[in-house]
Amino acid sequence: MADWLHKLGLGLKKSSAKISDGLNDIFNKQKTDSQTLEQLEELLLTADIGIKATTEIIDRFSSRRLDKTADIHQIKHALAQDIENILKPCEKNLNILKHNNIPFVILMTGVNGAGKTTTIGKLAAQLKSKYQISFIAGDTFRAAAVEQLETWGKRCGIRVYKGANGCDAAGLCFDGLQEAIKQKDDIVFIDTAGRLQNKTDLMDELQKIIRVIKKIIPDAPHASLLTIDATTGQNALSQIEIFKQAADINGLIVTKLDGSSKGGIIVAMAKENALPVYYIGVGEQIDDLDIFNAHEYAFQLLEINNE
Ligand SMILES: Nc1nc2c(ncn2[C@@H]2O[C@H](COP(=O)(O)OP(=O)(O)OP(=O)(O)O)[C@@H](O)[C@H]2O)c(=O)[nH]1
Ligand SMILES: [Mg+2]
Repeated sequence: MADWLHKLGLGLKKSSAKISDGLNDIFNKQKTDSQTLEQLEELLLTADIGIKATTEIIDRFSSRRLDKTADIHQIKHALAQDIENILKPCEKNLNILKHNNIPFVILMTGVNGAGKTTTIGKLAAQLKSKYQISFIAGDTFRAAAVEQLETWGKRCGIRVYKGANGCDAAGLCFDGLQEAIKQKDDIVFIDTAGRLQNKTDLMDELQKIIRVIKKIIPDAPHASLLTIDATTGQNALSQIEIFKQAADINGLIVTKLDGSSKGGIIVAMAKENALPVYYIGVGEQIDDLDIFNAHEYAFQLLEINNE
């Protein structure tokens, strides 16, 4: 846990340094209250916190009426608290349930390169001691995609169901799920090809995959997870909207927080749609993924440690 907090702090460094330096600049100089609020608003917006969450934070901040002697630590603390409150509804556990020997089906979707395949590998590595897992290589566009999933499979000792190159992804999912039921798997991860949210044909294919999954397991996918690359910033909001319509996503995973100064995007996402953020990724290695905790995230984002 302490290790993860350290990793999270390091991962969020680009985002937190930007916010922290900005706050130091704003509050270490004597200004009128309205100038301060204006600059704070601008800082939050450039940190990708989004207009709705920024407005809420500014309203709360001004209603707190921190007295003129408040030091930067108290100010950061108050802001972290407000950010934590906004993030809190997104902090949920992914409850993995198995009914009547039917596997728990996790469908991974997202735009190209968001981190879907890597996240499946990292997550499976964490869950494999408790569950029997299989992967379905539903990214049938690229041979390299299947190989990538197989590498993770080998690394974690997990069976991979794959088809011929270029085969129909929905048909492959149909067969792969039947196999998973036969093998009595507890969890099946379905990897899918990256698709930009404005490509209607690819979004249609995703709907077809879901229809086919439901033919075998009517209440599946039990988790329909959108993987979001934090470096995309505000575009994440439109990705969520469109994948919600097409794939009925019910949870998010945010990756590449380490490569981005846009860590505030989770605050914007929380305010806009409050979908659960189950996991966050802060690096390429197998253990660079952990559950999302609103308090930890908010406080690390403001470079407040150990509280
Ligand atoms: N720095 C960093 N890199 C990550 C993280 N998650 C994934 N990556 C890297 O991002 C790149 C793309 O990851 P993939 O898992 O292949 O992404 P994908 O969504 O499956 O990509 P497509 O299948 O091509 O759509 C890889 O080089 C990963 O190692 C993360 O949290 N931090
Ligand atoms: Mg992939």
